[in-house]
Amino acid sequence: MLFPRTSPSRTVTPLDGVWEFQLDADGREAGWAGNPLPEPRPMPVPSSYNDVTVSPHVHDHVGEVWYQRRVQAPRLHDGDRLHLWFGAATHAATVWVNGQEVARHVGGYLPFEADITDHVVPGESFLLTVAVDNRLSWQSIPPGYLEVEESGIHQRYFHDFYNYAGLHRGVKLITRPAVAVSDVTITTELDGTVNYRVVADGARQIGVRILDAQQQVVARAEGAEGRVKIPEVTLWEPGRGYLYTLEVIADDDLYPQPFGVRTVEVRDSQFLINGRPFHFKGYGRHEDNLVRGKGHDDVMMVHDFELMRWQGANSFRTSHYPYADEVMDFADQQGIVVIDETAAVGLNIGISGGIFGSPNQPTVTFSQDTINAETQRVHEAHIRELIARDKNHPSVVLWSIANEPESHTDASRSYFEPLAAAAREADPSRPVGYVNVMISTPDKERIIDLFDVVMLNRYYGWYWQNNDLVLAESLLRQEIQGWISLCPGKPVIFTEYGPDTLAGMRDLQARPWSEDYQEKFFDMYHRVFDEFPEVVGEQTWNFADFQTIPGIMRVGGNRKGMFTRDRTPKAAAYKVRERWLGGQNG
Ligand code: GCB
Repeated sequence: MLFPRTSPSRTVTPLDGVWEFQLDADGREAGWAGNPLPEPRPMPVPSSYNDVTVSPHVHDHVGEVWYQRRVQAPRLHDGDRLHLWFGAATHAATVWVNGQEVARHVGGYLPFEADITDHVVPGESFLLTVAVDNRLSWQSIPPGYLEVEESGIHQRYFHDFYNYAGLHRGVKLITRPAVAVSDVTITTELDGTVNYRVVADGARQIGVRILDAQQQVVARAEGAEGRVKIPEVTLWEPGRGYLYTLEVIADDDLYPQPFGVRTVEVRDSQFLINGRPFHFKGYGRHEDNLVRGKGHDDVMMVHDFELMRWQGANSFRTSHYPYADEVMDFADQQGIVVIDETAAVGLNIGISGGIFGSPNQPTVTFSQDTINAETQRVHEAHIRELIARDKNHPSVVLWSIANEPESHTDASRSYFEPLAAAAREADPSRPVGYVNVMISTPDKERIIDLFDVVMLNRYYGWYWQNNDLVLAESLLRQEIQGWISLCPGKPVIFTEYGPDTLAGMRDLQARPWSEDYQEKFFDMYHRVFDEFPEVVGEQTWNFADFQTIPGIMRVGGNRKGMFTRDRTPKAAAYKVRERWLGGQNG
């Protein structure tokens, strides 16, 4: 889906601000969709609603919540259409305009739109109501299930971050011509060749022009599909986010699509960007902040990129779901490389039992009653939606179609074979991978041949060999050797490694949980990585501490951050900074 951008033929009005909000109490039956909410409280959009109020009921709510506001509809010119755009409603939404349903969407981390032209009177205001549902099921991505206890209904899930919910990203009101550009796909070559394909149903005439960063036209072409060359091209490169704009003109519509010229390739155990070996330095991150939860916030976005650059990071993974469009645009502009991950996290009941589980949890990952053919269908649709949204971002160099799924069984192979194929079909221009879990070692793993790279989350020295970095080092080395033998030619990227670390806890003995242990832990991993040219990436877990469900494994959330949750560097951040800025490994 195209991100809403202004142009001579398009307007975009943000509807962010303080909306009315209420927890569901049979609101559908009571007619809340078309009437003012009976007992609303204020709620900022975008934000997760969970931590904004002081109410435990809001924090722990399971089910639908209602958002509402009045919106001024603009006057429309020449048959323009009026649309609503939602950046993300987590995890499912129904939208009504003046009581009439205009959209339903499932999937908490991707945008959706509704054409509301026929439901409003131009120039008059209308009532906008949204019901957002935070429930996860076996057929949602990510999966979860509900458990009814004496104390109430509880949402159980198999991933290690809090199930924040709400209108997490911007809401926008858009006008555009009835005949409009609805899709554009751009791929590029190093000599400046740009291949483009445009969809604009009903358009009689389609053309494109390419503007450089100074807004000068550097190339033009006619037709819905074509190849055009930029003379003396400036490449998009890690650390230098040079962007062009492809202006697509379809009859009266103009859509400006930013893009960069760069190539990506996996060859001889190397990850090549613009034909040169790239070494990933950075982190797995979360969209997670104090009070806002997963609500998008430009202040925190810019600050986080500042911190990444300060530390010498050149990349991150969108662990464990697609991030806001604004973040992807900003990564393009900043020249930060992105591993773009789906929301398929927690497809592995084997590992999650002890950490996140309830006593009654099921034991089989793939089955008729748990993750099944319908989940696979939803997962495939999600992969396609993500690729459709992010395919033109030069920062995105690799798709990760799942984090730590079960991957050592026949069932996992049947599940993933069609999904890897779907990702390749949706985007033949980028490598595809999945992130492997520690219990699925090279001797057991069954799906790596479907993918281009080996991505590993490893916790030697934390969940295993805790406080024994000597043994951890030897096992880590052995395992890397195992992957290299199993997957000749495939580069290895460490997508997670790191110990929980309580900021401020110092220990002469450098024992677990201390800042000293975190330093020693990273030193050990980096020493081992440097022995293997096949290891082309080091993304620590996590960029910052983040919120999780409470439990005996977590102290106020997951503490594996390089920075605290309020973005103060831990001691290891300085050490790792020296390495990353020191030019070692890229
Ligand atoms: C993992 C998961 C990540 C967790 C992390 C941890 O392997 O991918 O979501 O937060 O481990 O800290 O346990």
